[in-house]
Amino acid sequence: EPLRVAVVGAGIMGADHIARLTDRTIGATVAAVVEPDAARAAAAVAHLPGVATRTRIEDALEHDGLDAVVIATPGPFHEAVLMPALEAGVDILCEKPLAPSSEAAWRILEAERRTDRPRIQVGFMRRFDEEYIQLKRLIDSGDSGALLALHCAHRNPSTPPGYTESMLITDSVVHEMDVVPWLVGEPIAAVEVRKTRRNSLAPEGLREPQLVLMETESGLLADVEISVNLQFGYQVTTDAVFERGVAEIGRTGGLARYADGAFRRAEHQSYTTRFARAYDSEVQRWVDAVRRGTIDGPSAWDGYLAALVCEAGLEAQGSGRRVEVSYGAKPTFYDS
Ligand code: ISE
Repeated sequence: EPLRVAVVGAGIMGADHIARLTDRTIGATVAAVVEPDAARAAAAVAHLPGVATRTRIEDALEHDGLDAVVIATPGPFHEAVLMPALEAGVDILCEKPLAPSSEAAWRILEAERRTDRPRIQVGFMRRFDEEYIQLKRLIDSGDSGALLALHCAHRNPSTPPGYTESMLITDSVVHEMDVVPWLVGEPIAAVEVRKTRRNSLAPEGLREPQLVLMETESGLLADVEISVNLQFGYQVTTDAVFERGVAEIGRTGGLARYADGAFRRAEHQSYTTRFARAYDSEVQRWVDAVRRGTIDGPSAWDGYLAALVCEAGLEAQGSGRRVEVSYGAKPTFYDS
């Protein structure tokens, strides 16, 4: 029997996950779409006969015989879906960020710990991207010597309505705040944010690009250029500096074209294509893991750590100063 999954939120990411679960994922089926916007809900299930649409997660949990839930609403709405889903004992793939504050993330951890085992996987999809995986292997192998520094660039073509300066940290750089500790193998100890010249093409009131400097526990520095209105495309790159050389990922681009006296290479326009394979792998591995009674990827604990780093990042963004991050001990519930 395929896993019966409800997708909560039918925006860009929710719609993408509905298509993925329907067309490409083995062992799962979309049983319900939870979406308060009626037009969006109808569009999401237009080609999916028999899939229920609900306005509240509670109704789907009660009526649709769910095994699992994929949460793809904006971050501030995650907790309201996570709580009843945990209560109902279903498995959960929750898009990033887990929650908008470490307090909210902690409440989620407490609720999860009242269940039998980790039930939440957080959608930090970069950990499933083939090039990130290769870079992590290179770092772990020591083949290029010790890792000395990381330069990251995180570029979006434009921002959706409602995108605010704090979202540079909580929505965008949160990806690096998860993937840098994963690559380096140690937590972020401090964050600093500097603001360079403003892009006049950004919506009014949005001061960007910004440069985020993260420092890991043993003193490795990772800088992130976050630019979200660069007009040209969706580009996420990392250059890793080792004792014996440099490695770079994310510059794969697409079709190379020589024409009209110029060289052009197509660039992605959205995370849905740039990380398409990563999302496919993330969701397939999650489905396989859920069927074995476990998770296979970043846990709610990782989501909580990222929330703590985000908080330091927001403080650093406001003050212009270096802000340290401190962590409590990891509950044994999250070991293994
Ligand atoms: C968006 O929510 C994402 O997760 C994208 O990966 C990121 O590049 C973008 O900046 C975010 O707004």
